Amino acid sequence: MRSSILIVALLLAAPAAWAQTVKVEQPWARATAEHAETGAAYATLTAGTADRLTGASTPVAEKVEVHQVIREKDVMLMRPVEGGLALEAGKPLALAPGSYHLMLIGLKQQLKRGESFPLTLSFTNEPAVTVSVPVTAAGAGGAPMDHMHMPN
Ligand SMILES: [Cu+2]
Repeated sequence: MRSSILIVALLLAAPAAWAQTVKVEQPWARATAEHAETGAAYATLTAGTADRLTGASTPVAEKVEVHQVIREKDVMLMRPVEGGLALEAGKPLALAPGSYHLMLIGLKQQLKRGESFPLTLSFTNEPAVTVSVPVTAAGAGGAPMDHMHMPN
């Protein structure tokens, strides 16, 4: 009797022990102009246990940086998030225009509305997650934002 209770307990614990992944929901990216060098992608991230988004990659860009938008005087600037973006356990974090976003740098192709591309997100503790990111109209979900980067 005792051992069967133990087995049930182990089965219940197992998924959390080794199948834990960060949930990546509602990914989307802005459509870009024909020769744009940068783009931005967004999603809502929910980690089961505290974690950090450390980076991302996609075949459509040379590299991807995790950015935050900061306001300096009346200018909106973007800069990379140092050390990864902290995710609290069970608390959804929305990457959104005007806030945290994934900057696609060195676009290899135009991001066209209606198409989608794969994006792989990396975390400190949990396995990487690849999602398909649909491209929506430029400016969808917020005012268009100039891609100004801090020199560094
Ligand atoms: Cu950016």
